[in-house]
Amino acid sequence: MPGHVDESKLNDILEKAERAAILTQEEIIYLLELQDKVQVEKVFQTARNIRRRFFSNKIFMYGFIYFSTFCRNDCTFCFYRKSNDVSVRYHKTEAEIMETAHSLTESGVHLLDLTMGEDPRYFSQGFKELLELVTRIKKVSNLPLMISPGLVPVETLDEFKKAGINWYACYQETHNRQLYERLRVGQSFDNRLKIKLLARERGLLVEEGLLTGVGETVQDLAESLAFMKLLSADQVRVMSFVPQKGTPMEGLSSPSFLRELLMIAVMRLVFPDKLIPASLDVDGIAGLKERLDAGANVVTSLIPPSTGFAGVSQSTLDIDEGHRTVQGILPILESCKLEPAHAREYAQWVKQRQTDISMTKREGVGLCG
Ligand code: SAM
Ligand code: MD0
Ligand code: SF4
Repeated sequence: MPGHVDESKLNDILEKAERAAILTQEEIIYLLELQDKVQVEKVFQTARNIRRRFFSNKIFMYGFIYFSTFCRNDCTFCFYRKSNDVSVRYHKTEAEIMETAHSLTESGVHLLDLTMGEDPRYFSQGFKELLELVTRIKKVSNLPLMISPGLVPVETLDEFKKAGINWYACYQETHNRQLYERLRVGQSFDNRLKIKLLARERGLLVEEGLLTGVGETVQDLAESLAFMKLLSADQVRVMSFVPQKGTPMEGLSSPSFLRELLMIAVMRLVFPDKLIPASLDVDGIAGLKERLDAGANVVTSLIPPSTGFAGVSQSTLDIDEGHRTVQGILPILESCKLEPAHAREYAQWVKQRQTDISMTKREGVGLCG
């Protein structure tokens, strides 16, 4: 029958996901290629059911502190690549960083994400300045900390851990090597992957991330899930590529929103108990409801207004309007019948996860049996 859609196949896959059976690559690709609105909604509904089972109606919220926009790298997708003369460069002063850490903490976020370009200023002095900064931040905020510094030397991971950092975020963007080489020009695929394995072995929680709309296929996306599993990543993200002025990828069009949403939902089916962000850094507040409805359980990239701190892929969108704040997102959480977790619940999740790492060595390999 023309226009007929095969309901039984979809139902079987979703039923498998509900009982935590492992999905095959073929099944994952089938889900990622869905177009029919009713079928897509069924996937989102399943993702929400699974999220509720593991996290109830609680959402975690991350404050974002992009304290240096200088970078030695030339990623083709990034506004802050070193050869982009259009991008705004700053190093925030210690006073500015402390004030932002304090105001984010007061606003009710659950974690502070300290992010930088691969700024030679920090790399050249063995991260001493950064580690001192972390020590001071811990005096004004008792929240868990994430660091997103790019590829650091292995010894630095131990120093991060010693300084009390909980998370190391470092995104591969894709696990297709050829595509990676076009995106992260001149950066080793293997070293970037390995540092995450080493970080987790050293007791740091790890976030892995992907971009959509950069030339990847659905097979690549399915393959990335296997890598995320291999890394035992504790938080997994996908963000749609946002074309940036002054970069080689400026002329590309933005990818379909559906692709990111389906990937969020599939990640929830495959990694039911992991943290999955809905980033405000792609569409600002506008795309938040859809991302949460697809199964995300963390809102990231909350930035206090009027401080001059930037986002990455949306450097200014919704920041000074105050929409990228806890207050700004509450009505949206409510419209999704969700609510912010208590800071204690998030801290407990992190603590439990870190205890699990120290008890078990890496989980088994092989996602798609
Ligand atoms: N410089 C460090 C690094 O690259 O690991 C940390 C911060 S980096 C700015 C954080 C992430 O932002 C990138 O890994 C990428 O996933 C995302 N990003 C950068 N440019 C983007 C763009 N144009 N569209 C969507 N996401 C982007
Ligand atoms: C975000 N703009 O959460 C931030 C950034 C880096 N750890 C995170 C991409 O969307
Ligand atoms: Fe630098 Fe990170 Fe941007 Fe790449 S993604 S150019 S490493 S800031």
